[in-house]
Amino acid sequence: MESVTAARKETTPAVAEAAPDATSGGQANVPSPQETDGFRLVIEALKLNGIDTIFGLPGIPITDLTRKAQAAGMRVISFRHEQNAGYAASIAGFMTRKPGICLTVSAPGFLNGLTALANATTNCFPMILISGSSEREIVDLQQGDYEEMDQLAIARPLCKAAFRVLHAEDIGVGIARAIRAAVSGRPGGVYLDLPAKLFAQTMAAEAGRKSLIKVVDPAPRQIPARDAVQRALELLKSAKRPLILLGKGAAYAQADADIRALVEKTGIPYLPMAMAKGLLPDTHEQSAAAARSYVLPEADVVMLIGARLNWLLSHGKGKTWGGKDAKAWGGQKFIQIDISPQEADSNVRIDAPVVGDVGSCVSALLAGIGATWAKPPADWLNAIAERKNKNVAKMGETLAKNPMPMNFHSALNVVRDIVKANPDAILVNEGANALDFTRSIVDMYKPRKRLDVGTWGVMGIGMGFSVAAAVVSGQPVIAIEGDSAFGFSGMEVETICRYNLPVCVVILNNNGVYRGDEVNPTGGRDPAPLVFVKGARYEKLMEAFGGVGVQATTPAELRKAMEEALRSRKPTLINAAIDEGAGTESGRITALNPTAKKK
Ligand code: FYN
Ligand code: ADP
Repeated sequence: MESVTAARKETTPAVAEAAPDATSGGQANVPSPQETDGFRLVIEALKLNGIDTIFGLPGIPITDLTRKAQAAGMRVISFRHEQNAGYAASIAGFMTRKPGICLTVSAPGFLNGLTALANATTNCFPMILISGSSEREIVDLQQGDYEEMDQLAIARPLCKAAFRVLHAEDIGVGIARAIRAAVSGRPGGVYLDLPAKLFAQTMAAEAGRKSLIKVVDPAPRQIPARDAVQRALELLKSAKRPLILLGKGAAYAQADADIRALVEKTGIPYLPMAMAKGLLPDTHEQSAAAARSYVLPEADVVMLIGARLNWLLSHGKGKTWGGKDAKAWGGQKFIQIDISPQEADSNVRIDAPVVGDVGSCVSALLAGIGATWAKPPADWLNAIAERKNKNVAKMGETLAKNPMPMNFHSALNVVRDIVKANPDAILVNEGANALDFTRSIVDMYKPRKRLDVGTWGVMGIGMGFSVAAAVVSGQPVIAIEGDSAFGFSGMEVETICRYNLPVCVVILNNNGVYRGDEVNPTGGRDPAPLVFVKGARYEKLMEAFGGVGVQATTPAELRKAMEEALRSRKPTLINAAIDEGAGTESGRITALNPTAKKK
């Protein structure tokens, strides 16, 4: 059978193949003024669609693309490992609702970026992984090319859509399709395969310009059906103990004012999922976050807004929800607002699915609520307030303690104050205990300010998210990192210094994974699998690249260093020494360990 490539060449006389070395040195094969090439068309197609930043790592065959993109006025942020560039792109997508672009080399670079692409898809973050790839003819015949790999086939099951562009005149379509796939409907990751030869192909400049597509309405509003809204309102009205659950889909939607109005007009208590913290300030009187284990089993009608009933919500059933055993339904009725029509009933019955974008759904609900909506019964609100006050008081007592060495609470008490004083700062957070304690101790005051491990509980997002958050927002970033979690992306402190980003990394260092006091039971020379070098001086890593490194052993030292970092906006790494006996295995999700499950 005739190859697709050959067939297309015959029909596209305007496109010429350039010399194979054209991608390597940056000087060869410069198109004449009447011509354009693959490099230019990729850059122009991105710019035409308002994409102004690329997160990536240069190398064959995309080195010149990074140079030329920068020369064309794009921001090109080069990382030390593609996975971190990928995480950066994905969170930029979450923050901006435009697809974040990650650019990598072929095979190994592509694979390094792929974890982030899969994570973006799982988290519903719009992102496009663009990877250069090797010679198609050789790859497909498995003849052993440089970095040979069928990248398109490998990416496809791990993302929302995957495309390859073989001809310069198709670049416009390829990028338009990638953008639409990433941001329309449920957002997610898209893979775009650009073979080395494509970049050097030339074509007439005018035809090239005309081939580009400015995507019109890339994420169209999805208006919910009127009867679905009515059904939801009736169910909500019938509730004696209603609860609203806000997820990161609600944060993504940027419908902040309407969401707040819906919560406040109905008077319904709400629970924010981790990345929805701050959508309304955590100090809001209707927040039931401090009474989580009370409200979930007690609520009779739960309205999910951009949140899935996955493991983070115990699949909507079992003991967390008041069920008799691990799989039993707790009796709640659910309303689910989601852009994906397939989400409802994925774990338990959804009595009132409302399919549409959060902004349109919430405004339709608001319109239906009117001025006469009755607030929830007082006994429900009072019972929540009682639990909440008790938990907040208990937390206050714990935070007031000042143990030596520090523990998670005494260190995070400082972070809590600093975030309160700097509500525009973005908080990046990963680890196990470092994640769980930060989530419940550190209040957030504004939407999309808390970026964390998300749906997979993935470790390694820390520095990539921090770089992107600083680049995209211009705001200071505070990264609260477990010492183990930091290790996955620690080398990117060089990137933070190179771009002089206002990132303050705080490592809660307890000498190991979960904690640092385990010993090898055999008495042998190797350390226990979960412990690290004791008293490691992580702050020296930041100093190595010209940033500020501080070792903090007391809350006062930590406070001073954080205040200075926020004031100076200098790249800073604070190594906060925590009691190595502080921390539980797997933090709040110990029950997921097989041994705990067996018990
Ligand atoms: C919450 N709480 C508070 C407050 N906020 N008390 C006082 N003041 C404030 N402000 C209470 C809350 O009521 C809970 O107590 C407790 O603190 C914990 O709250 P949280 O964190 O909201 O709830 P919980 O049970 O931990 O939530 C479950 C979860 C969460 C699965 C959603 O654990 C989670 O997001 N985990 C992600 C874990 C992860 O990804 N780890 C990375 C892999 S680590 P009670 O009501 O008394 O229960 C690999 O090992
Ligand atoms: P969380 O982890 O905070 O509970 P999830 O990632 O589980 O949040 O859920 C987010 C949900 O939000 C997904 O089901 C996704 O389809 C949905 N979603 C994402 N963006 C939108 C949007 N703009 N409108 C409606 N739903 C959205």
